[in-house]
Amino acid sequence: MTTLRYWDCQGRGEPLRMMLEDWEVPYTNEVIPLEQEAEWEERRNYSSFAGPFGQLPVLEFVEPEELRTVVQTPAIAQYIALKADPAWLSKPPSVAELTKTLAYGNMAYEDLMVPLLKCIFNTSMAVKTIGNGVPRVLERVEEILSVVQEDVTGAFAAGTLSEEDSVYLLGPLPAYPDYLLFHAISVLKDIGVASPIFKMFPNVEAHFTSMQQRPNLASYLTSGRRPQRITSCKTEAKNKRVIVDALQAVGFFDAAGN
Ligand SMILES: N[C@@H](CCC(=O)N[C@@H](CS)C(=O)NCC(=O)O)C(=O)O
Repeated sequence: MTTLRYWDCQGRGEPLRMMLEDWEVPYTNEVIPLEQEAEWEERRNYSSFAGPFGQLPVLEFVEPEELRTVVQTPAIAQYIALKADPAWLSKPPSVAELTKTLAYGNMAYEDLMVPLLKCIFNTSMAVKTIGNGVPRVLERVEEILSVVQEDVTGAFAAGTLSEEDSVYLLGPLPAYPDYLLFHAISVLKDIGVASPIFKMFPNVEAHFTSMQQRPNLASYLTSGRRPQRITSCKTEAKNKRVIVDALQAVGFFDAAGN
């Protein structure tokens, strides 16, 4: 059985959980309580538990002849995709496809998701990150999605695609970067700052909606099995309000509060 080991928060582990759920991989969701600080200091030294870097997430994937421990979020995401993404299983990715997917995955992880998680711990970064950095990245994502939209519409017109409206970062089906992007946007929504972003970037909103409506993902999102907290930050609820206030003060929202 595959095991994903991560903390009792969404954090870096959540997009990995979403991939496993959406791609119907049977897995054990091993959730480590956030309060186990003393135990963690001990357990992080065991590479079988916390990998060679003493951090989570860790994925244990049982191969027919061996057990693989995979660490580092983008590597885990790529590994899950190679083992379970239906598109990659039916047609293994070329070197070019693998490389492009890694580039998009790193963009969603390093340039969006991780800075957003850091803002929750350090609210002084919020205006710079959410007010400037994130929109700058999403401007490019918006363009990428509109090019894919044209391709998908063309393929639908040519009769090679059955669904006209599915537009993800790399084509008509979600690849692993889509789950990283979806989680980043979910974090913005959870903080309460997504509406100006959606107004600026309608393709990004449409991407968010398409992901949210994927049946397996929708049932996971409403299952009550997700950790409530985004991060391990003890003052997360208060910090989210501080972020909204800071962005309000710099005119991020319009007069109607959107
Ligand atoms: N570069 C790693 C970072 C992993 C990481 O920072 N994990 C944190 C939780 S989000 C952790 O386990 N921290 C505990 C520690 O370092 O003691 C990745 O992308 O997976």
